[in-house]
Amino acid sequence: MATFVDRYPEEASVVKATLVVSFLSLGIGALFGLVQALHRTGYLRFLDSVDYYTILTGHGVLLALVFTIFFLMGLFTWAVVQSLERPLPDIRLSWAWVGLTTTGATFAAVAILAGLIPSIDMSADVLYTFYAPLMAHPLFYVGLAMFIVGTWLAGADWFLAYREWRAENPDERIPLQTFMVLTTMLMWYLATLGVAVSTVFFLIPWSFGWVETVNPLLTRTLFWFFGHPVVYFWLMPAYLMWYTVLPKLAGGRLFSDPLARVVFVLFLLLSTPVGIHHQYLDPGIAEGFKFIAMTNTMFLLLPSLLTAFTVVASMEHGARQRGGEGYVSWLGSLPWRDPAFTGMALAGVMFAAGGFSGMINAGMNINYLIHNTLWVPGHFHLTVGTAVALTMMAGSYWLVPQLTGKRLYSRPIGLLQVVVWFVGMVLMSNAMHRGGLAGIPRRTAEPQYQNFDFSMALGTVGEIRAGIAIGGTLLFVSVVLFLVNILLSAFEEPIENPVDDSLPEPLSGASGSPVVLDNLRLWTAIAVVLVILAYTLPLAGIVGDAGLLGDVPGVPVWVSANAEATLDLLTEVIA
Ligand code: HEM
Ligand SMILES: [Cu+2]
Repeated sequence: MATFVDRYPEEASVVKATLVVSFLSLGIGALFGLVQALHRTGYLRFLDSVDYYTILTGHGVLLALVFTIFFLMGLFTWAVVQSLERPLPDIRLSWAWVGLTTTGATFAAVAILAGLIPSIDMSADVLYTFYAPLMAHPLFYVGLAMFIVGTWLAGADWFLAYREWRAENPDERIPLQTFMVLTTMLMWYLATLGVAVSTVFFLIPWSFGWVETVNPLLTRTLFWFFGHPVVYFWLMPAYLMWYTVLPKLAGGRLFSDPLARVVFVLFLLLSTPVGIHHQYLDPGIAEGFKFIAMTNTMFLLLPSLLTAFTVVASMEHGARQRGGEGYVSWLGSLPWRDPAFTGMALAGVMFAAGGFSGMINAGMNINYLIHNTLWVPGHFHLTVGTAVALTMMAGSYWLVPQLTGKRLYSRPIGLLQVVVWFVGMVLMSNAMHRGGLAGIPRRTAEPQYQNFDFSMALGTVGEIRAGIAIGGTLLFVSVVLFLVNILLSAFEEPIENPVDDSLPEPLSGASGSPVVLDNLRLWTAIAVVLVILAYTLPLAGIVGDAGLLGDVPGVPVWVSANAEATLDLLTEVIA
């Protein structure tokens, strides 16, 4: 049977376009990561420390927002088309969202990078969390807004494809991959409302000078309204591959389709009403609301534990199909020479570790220990930085050949690449976690704190620095290996079947699961109610305290559009 590109050539071009943007961002973002890792630790410093924040913003935006989400858009397009077994309804719509998201991302990137060139009066050193009081050039926010609207159109494209399919298949269960895409997008529509309101109503008018002030706590809260669910937006493409591709690569079949559906529904319901768990230390939000956010967060562990069970069970099934035996020794029968399999499996292992450090973050009291320390980047380099990023890279070894009709340039290099990533991340993330416990802050170019004694339980600060620098260098090497391998694959000769792209039926199929699971309207309605319950009172309190635009005196204080005036005021206060 012909591969994806032969069956759906136009859709394959759309997916390839999103992956090109994704991988380009990965390359630039990884270079910035290397620069940071060496600068912070004092091994190599060629930047002014002031420019560190430009690089850090570029790193966060290009990797956490552009690399991941462009990959998602490509993967979801592939998943919808191949699971519904039909082309997209109107390819012009698809190119429209590719164009809009790419232009938006380019605007944001230009605004950030312009900060490195003194002669250009433009900068966006606002970090990837971009809430007030940090202010960027309007181009940054406008780009962001275009990017978000572009993702909405992409979602519309996939929903339209589903609607056409549904018209022809009124009684069938939604194919699993499409189900995953649709539930994820419903979550995304809900979540992006927060960031869209913040950007369009507050940050854009403020950066143009149309309004004098904004309420910084309001923009923070609206950011985190989006900022927690965005982690599931990163994670769901990885889950899609772990559930539907990894079992096949392992030589088996998905253990349970209904369980997979339950997990995605739980994420739709629970992702958004928890964002306040990023604000445990924000004054201006009552402790009770923080406590509710914590409780909801703990519920979110459930779908992740279900996933761990289902994915491991599927892999074990695969291993036993390949002749594996025993309680543990079946692990040896898995196809460890396949870079796509090994990368995804290692990503899953790292995700388990990230889950543990995430529970520390989520606990309201213990969060105070690690809040804003290096522990936090230590945590999310395991989750988005490895569970997601490594799954995406490894998955590409299997996906890209379907889009080009060409085989991967080198499987051994691929294998080396995923292992180097794993080793590099063990070093860097472990050092970051330990540094955080010692109180070393994140987001700073100058973490020396000369007169402060970091008392260590394990190892020395020097060892921690070495771990970050060596780990970061290995990670950068891994990205280079990945990009070179993908690039060289483009020069291979086209062949009939570059990979085995068939996906076997699950062991326990959709037909056995309750029909209500496919009732997307019901789940969306419950999700909306939960969000209203979680956010109405905190938002009312924040607006009541300081006004929509922060122009009511009180806590928090207003921030002036005129940065200089604010600075003068601050220097006066401090002096
Ligand atoms: C070459 C691989 C990478 C290296 C060497 C690296 C290094 C670093 C370092 C040292 C920091 C901490 C900077 C600080 O707080 O002062 C950081 C922050 C960060 N990294 Fe990475 N990283 C890499 C890959 C990734 C990936 C793949 C992602 C996500 C997909 C990612 C997302 C982030 C984010 C979101 C931040 C926080 C930015 C902020 O605080 O505003 N990184 N990275
Ligand atoms: Cu969160």
